[in-house]
Amino acid sequence: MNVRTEKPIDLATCIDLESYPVDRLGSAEGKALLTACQRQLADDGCVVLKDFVRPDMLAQLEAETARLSPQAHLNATETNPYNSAPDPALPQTHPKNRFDDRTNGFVAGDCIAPGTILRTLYHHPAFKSFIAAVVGVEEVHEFADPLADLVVNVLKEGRQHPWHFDSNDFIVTMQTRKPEAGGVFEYAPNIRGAQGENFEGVQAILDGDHSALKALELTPGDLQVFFGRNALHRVTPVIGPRERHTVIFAYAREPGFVGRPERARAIFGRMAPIHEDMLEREVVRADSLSD
Ligand SMILES: O=C(O)CCC(=O)C(=O)O
Ligand SMILES: [Fe+2]
Repeated sequence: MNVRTEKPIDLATCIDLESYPVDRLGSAEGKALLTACQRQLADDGCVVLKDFVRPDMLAQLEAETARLSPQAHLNATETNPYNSAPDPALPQTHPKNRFDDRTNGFVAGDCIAPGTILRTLYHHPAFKSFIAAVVGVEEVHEFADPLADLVVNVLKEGRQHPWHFDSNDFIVTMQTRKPEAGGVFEYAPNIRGAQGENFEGVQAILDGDHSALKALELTPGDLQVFFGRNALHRVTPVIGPRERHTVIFAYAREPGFVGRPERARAIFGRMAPIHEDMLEREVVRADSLSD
């Protein structure tokens, strides 16, 4: 069931524009905000804007993902930090051979209706310009993938999102429901990058050395921008029956991004028509090659 609201929400109703003047980036306050965000991102690959959503909107925000969470596709699977196959040529202790349970669920974007706070923010030109400025690009583009554009990550009791690197350069997330305990976002800033994979550093973390880690104390309505490609990160198991919900606003540097059909199937348990078209085109291409 889609979530619908009476009337569309404007930015000023939703965001604390006094603290976060995302609609006035050229003003002195706007520039100061951008500088602070960019500095924090450069320092450790992560910036959190506490209480980004106005307090009087929090109940509605939480209700949006609470209503959506039953539609989450639960994909219990085992993954290594690189979301890749194991490498039998490497020792069992090597990070590429270290698999752990990924037991979260994802609600796909086509379940999230227009008019919700979530969709309003995702499509809002000022919000997108703000994100682009924070991550240091001219423009960010919405995904052309109706499943992966806007996603709710649902973690039930005992479920976790194990150590991994993201395939996207950056993600924008917002917590909408906090569990009673656990469900902590932990990350190792810049553990890999231009200097290489740093398998030793990654292995030390997997072996329990937490000295390089930072943990985020997130609360509903906080906005997080995160460079997850170079930072090993995880969400620890949720403790207690209250689910943990976060929303992922997915943008790309280039327009027209659509995820692979097999990835849609693995993550959401289904494909959208655009993925079916992609598969069909591949079959046609393969057929013409074999002629
Ligand atoms: O739910 C979160 O806080 C982040 C999840 C995450 O790391 C991911 O979806 O790649
Ligand atoms: Fe991630």
